[in-house]
Amino acid sequence: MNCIKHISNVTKKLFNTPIVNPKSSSGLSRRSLLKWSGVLTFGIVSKFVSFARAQQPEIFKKTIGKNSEMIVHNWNPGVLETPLKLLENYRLTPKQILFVRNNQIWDGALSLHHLPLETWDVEMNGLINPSTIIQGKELKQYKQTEIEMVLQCSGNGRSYYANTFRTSGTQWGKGGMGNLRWKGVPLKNLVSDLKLEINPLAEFITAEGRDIPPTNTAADFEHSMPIDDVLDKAILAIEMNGEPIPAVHGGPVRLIIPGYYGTMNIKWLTRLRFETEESDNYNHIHRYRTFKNKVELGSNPPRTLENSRPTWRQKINSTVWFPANNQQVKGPNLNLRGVAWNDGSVKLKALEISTNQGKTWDQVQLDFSSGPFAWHHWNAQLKFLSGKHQIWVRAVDTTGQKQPLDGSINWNPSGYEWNGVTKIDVVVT
Ligand SMILES: Nc1nc2c(c(=O)[nH]1)N[C@H]1C(S)=C(S)[C@@H](COP(=O)(O)O)O[C@H]1N2
Ligand SMILES: [Mo]
Repeated sequence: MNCIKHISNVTKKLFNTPIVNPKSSSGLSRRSLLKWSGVLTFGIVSKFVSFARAQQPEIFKKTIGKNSEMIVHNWNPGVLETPLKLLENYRLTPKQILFVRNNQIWDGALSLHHLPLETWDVEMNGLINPSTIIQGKELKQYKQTEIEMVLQCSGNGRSYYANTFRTSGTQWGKGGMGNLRWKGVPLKNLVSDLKLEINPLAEFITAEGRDIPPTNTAADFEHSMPIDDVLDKAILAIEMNGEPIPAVHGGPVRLIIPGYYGTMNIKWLTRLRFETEESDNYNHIHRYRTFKNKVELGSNPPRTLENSRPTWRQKINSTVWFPANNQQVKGPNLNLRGVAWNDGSVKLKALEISTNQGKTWDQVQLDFSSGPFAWHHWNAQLKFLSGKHQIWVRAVDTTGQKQPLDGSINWNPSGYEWNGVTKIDVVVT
């Protein structure tokens, strides 16, 4: 195969998120919010659930304001994936196409409207003295920090495990992710400005949101993270892409922890608990966890705190925007493009492309201009003979870590953290 490579600069054809008129917002009034935050009876919830179920998909899509091309995995509580062809056009993923992953339903959780910050409280308790309630509006008075970062579900790419053994859960392609700019107050600044004392025995921070479990016996959604990392990286975010955080994406206050998988970025943040132990909540101990060691394909061993770990830090990964798999494309020159990212703890070295099943790899530069936690664009001009080709793509970091040739070596029963080499079949005409 004759394949002449010329590596060009990263595409500059990237746009910022379009400005959206917040006037279209008819978010919850203060009164209705009070009602919701009060005693929320099961009756109200189930009424709302049946309301949601009764809607035709098209109407529901409009209700939550998402692009009608979104891939709907589940309307209730709302699991929507972004087609890759929509993701590629933007540096910052617009709210209309950002993936959605709700684990439980809540009235405020279903639209792009803004919920009022003025009536929002976030409590900090446990091994912190004194226990404190921060009002949403106070957050605005602190110095703000901005972080551009990849928000990615730990199930993103799960469907690829099915090539060896299908795993349970939403069969995500690679569109369970986006790149966003968040603005808010670093947690450590709040703690020091308010002169709060953290007991040195505190090892974890557990974050809770206002959404409610689907039944009154189901566990609420919450996650614990190592306290040092949370204090080092997390912000109490009040803006996404330059506007208040849309309700469906966790506004008015969301815990944002760059480098961590999406699930740890708790939406509708209401409480941070400073504790010695990780939460034993079902969603933290049985879900969003993977095994420390290899597990036998198809098995489902019991998870213990010792043999498993939460899906915290994102693995090295990349995606190809163009060409799409099984596409017929016009050659001989192809402008391959996509993005690569990791947890931001070490620098990525390059994006590597192989057109001979991994015998040799060519390195492509990454654009790091958006900071360590964002996705880094890459772009390569390759020349192909007409015919069938398979293109392999992986990211490599400066310590030599690479995406595995076969992502299934990390097979786990819930199919988390897929980061296998992307393999694209194309026919060049
Ligand atoms: N309170 C709360 N926070 C949550 C969730 C949730 O169900 N409830 N889902 C988590 C998961 S699994 C993911 S992947 C991200 C999805 O964020 P998005 O819906 O804004 O894209 O939110 C996380 N934070
Ligand atoms: Mo997720």
